[in-house]
Amino acid sequence: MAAKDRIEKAYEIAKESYAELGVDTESAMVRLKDIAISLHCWQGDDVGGFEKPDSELSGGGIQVTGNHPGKARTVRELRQDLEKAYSLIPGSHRLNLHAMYGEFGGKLVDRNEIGPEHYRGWVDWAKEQRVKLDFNATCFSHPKADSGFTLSNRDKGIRQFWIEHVKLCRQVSAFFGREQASPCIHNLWIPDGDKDTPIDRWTPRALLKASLDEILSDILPSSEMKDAVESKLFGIGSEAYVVGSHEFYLAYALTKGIVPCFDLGHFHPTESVADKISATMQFCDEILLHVSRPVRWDSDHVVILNDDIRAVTEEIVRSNKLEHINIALDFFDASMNRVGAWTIGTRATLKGLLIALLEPSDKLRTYEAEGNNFARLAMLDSLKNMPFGAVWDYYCVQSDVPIGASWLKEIQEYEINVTGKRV
Ligand code: RNT
Ligand code: ZN
Repeated sequence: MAAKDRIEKAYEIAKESYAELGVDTESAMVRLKDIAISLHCWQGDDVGGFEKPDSELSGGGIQVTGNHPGKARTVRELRQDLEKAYSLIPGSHRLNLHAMYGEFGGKLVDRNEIGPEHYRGWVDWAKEQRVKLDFNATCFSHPKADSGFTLSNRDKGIRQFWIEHVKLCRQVSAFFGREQASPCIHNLWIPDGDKDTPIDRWTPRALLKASLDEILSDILPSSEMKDAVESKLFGIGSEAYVVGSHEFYLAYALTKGIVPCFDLGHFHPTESVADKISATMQFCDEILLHVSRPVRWDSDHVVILNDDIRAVTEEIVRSNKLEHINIALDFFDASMNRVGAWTIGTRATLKGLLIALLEPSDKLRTYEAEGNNFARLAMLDSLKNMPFGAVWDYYCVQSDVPIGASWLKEIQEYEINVTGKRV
């Protein structure tokens, strides 16, 4: 039987099995189609950026390991790789750009000199691809970040430099928002912290708060851009103290009405980001997630369909706040084909969302409300046998992207014909 026929047949059976539980597979797929995941440009070149030829990540404590050949060396190559990845992922998705990925025409444009003109090419490309853009200030990989402190630096000049950079990044974000007639999320993560135990935890946090206040004093329309702030627990070189901790940014975001960002790798290993969704969204309208896979630490491994992703995607759906939860990816692995890495991670996140959308939520909620813990547990465990793979394959066929593992071949060919030739 041809693969397509087999998939259609399997889907028809799966559809019936789900219908028996009161789940409509068609509407689950319709809802999934509406979810746009923001792919992170930095998986394509190991967080290098295009500020100077051969620029390498330095500072900030983000570590990329691996030396698989073929990383994107130019904006053109990065776009080509992204186009390949999008072609293997069902649905329409976004692109999350970092400021250091501008087009600077071979000139050294410092971070406090950037403007919309450096991102015009991305806007044109995004329109062509029907992709919407998000943005990030780049407060690392720069001599003025070498001390480990940026917006919370005790030196006023350095602080001012980074304030200017973030202000300009917000302007670029608003420019994106206008061009795409839909808001761009501007996420701010800074590396600030101390390797060893500080005696003054107060001053850097007071300085960061003042810097953020100054940055946000430029009022920009929320129809054009929204601000998000990303906390962290520790980093390489900031093991003992991180200025922008979870409590700091959560309190700040709630006070200012901006968006808190939770990165799956930025918490204690047994702390659950899934649980934070319903806790924080009682107090804020919107959150941003950085979907990542920490292995023993914030290692930014490629996202796969593991228990953590299952738990987060379940909570995204169960919270009934799907439209208010911005889903972005944040991993970088240089040990394998980078287009493949994007594809694995995005498909895994979408699979998690599909499984969550296929949950018989009315039944489960009723059991729980009745205090029938046995039925809740039995149902949840039985659901693990359900044929969600058949629905996923059908969704991929409908979306005109490769099914099952057949996209592996496409990556292998792309490696031979494109990335493998980059020497
Ligand atoms: C770092 C943060 C941040 C970065 C990107 C490149 O720990 O997770 O989101 O990964 O800005
Ligand atoms: Zn992150």
